[in-house]
Amino acid sequence: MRGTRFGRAIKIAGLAAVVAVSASGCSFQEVIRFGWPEGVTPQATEMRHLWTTLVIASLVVGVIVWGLTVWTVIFHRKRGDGELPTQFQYSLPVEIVSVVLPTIIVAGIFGYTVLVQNDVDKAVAKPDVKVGVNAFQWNWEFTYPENPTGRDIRTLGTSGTIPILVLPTDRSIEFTLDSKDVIHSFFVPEFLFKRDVFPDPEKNNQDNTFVIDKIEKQGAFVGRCAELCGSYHSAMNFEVRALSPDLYDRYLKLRTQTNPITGVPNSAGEALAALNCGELCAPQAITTYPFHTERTQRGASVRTNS
Ligand SMILES: [Cu+2]
Repeated sequence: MRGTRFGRAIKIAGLAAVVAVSASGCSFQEVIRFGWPEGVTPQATEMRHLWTTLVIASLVVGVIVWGLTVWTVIFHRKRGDGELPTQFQYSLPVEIVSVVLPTIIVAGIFGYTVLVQNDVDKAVAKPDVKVGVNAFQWNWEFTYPENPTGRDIRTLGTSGTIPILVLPTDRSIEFTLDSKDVIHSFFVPEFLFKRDVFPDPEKNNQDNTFVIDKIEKQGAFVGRCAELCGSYHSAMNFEVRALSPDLYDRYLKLRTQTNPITGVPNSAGEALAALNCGELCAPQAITTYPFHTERTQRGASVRTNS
């Protein structure tokens, strides 16, 4: 009777889990990402695998612990006969299992984490592309040091323009971070990676460079400041625009060419528009939009008029 009840509870829990997953319309891949975005770099995939492994390992341990807890509560309640259930203190096998098993699990988690972290943090002697990331309250400037055109190319975000960091797919990219004022954080969710951007990284003893092996697909990916850095922190967005290597090389060249209308070298938006490759080359950010700087002013003038 009791066994049947327990079996039924297990079946209902299993059924509820299946319904929860299938009713949400999630694919198997989405389910095992456990809420993480789909990464676009090999390192992102590695980190996602680590995350999936850790969550599944935690769930296995959790289900065993919850199952034992429920089993104990239901089947070993205090009964009227006053008899104690079987006692297990000083049981060497139980104690060995409860010490050795968690130690093995923690060592495994630690080892796997170190392997992934080392790969994510590894330096590359000769990256294909170098990018400078300069953060300031409350925007970003991106530079392309040692680029093949030999010219100074930089993209500066303003209150009205989201800066677009154009990058190539299928090439290794080294990012060097620097801040002009306070601590910011460079975060691209699709890279599954963020790193604090310190002023004076050397003095602060910070490793301010990181490398991604490659971006695996073309597209627009939002980037954000992930460190509360002042009043307009939430407006400190940018966009990574990943283009094929061929388009990227043309983009860099276009950035050095003088725009016949403005008389100065093409801006990021103008160079993207000149590439003429549809939405991928949209001259403005498509994943985020600039902060509406006028709204405070408008609010103030309404207050003045009333
Ligand atoms: Cu910031």
